[in-house]
Amino acid sequence: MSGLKFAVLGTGFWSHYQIPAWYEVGGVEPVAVYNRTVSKAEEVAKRFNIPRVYGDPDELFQQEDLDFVDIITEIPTHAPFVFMAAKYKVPVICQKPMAPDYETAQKMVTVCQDAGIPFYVHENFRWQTPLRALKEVLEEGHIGQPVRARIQFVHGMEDFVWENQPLLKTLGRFALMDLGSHLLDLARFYFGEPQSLYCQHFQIRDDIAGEDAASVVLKIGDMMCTCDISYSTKTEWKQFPETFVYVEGKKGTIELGPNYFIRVSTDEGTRLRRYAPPRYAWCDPDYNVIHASMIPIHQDFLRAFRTGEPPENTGEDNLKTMRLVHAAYESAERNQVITLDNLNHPKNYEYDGEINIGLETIPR
Ligand code: 89Y
Repeated sequence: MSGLKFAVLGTGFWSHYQIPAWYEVGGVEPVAVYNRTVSKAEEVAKRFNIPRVYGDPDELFQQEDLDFVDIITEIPTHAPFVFMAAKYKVPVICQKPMAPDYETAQKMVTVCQDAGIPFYVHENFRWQTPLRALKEVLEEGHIGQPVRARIQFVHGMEDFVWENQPLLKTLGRFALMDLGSHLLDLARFYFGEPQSLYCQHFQIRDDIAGEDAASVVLKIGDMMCTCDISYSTKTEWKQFPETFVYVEGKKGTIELGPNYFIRVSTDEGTRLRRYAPPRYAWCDPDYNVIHASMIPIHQDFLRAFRTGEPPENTGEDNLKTMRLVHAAYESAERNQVITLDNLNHPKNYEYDGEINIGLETIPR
């Protein structure tokens, strides 16, 4: 196999899926892997056939001739490793959320710009099959301009999640960082840049360090969007919980509900379609919808590396999401609405022309 040569920094839970996703996409070659605990790096190298192992990231950058580096570590090491990639002028992909504070995230973007290297963020929720399909359905214009929306992620926080990502329990800033970063990114993806937000968050469980429930209300142009997150919901789901979305437009509603069904309702009737993610043998079935989204995001990164045309998830773009995450904490702390300095860029879903919506009427 040959292609763009890359190194992986970090061999925790996500690397076990992100590396096979690269193999699935093809056109790339993992040549080195780093982990602080070298034995873990050796295990991953063996499992995924990666020739060289390092316990010192600096040495890795000095020795390897890389087309890019994929940082799959936890939050505290994102910034130092991105700065290191910039020092060695190696294009970099970094796991979300970028940084524990907004200033560091800003610095990551500027340092990469100054070094002249591409900096991309592995924000994969907007690449999930049903969430991507919802964007397309919005663009079809059936429901007209959105006026109210809700993006919801509930999470039973089953033991397997703690076991896979033990650091989550220790984060003083938890739900908004870990999942708020995804949902606020989805809000921007669907509806554009917000002008203000208000947030409340709570800690329900007492065996963790940070908040495990949060709601953020965003004002985006003439609409409002709520992002709701809970890590303490008791659910009946056997699979990893999905993201649900409800959008009310001037002419109808769109709902993405359980089991990947999207329902579009207007005066003309209701259409119900299922948008299930593909299944890959290397995915953990509990996380299938998330793991499968790594294919399209990696394809987009690869296209960007090859053509020089930026992908969707650039550091600059993700900084706007990080601004919302940190503004949400600020809002909850001050119990105040935060006005954002973003310009008003609501997305326009109004169509002047006739749309043949061809909805199928579902009997009540
Ligand atoms: O870390 C989180 C993420 O990004 O998606 C789900 C998760 O693994 C646990 O909440």
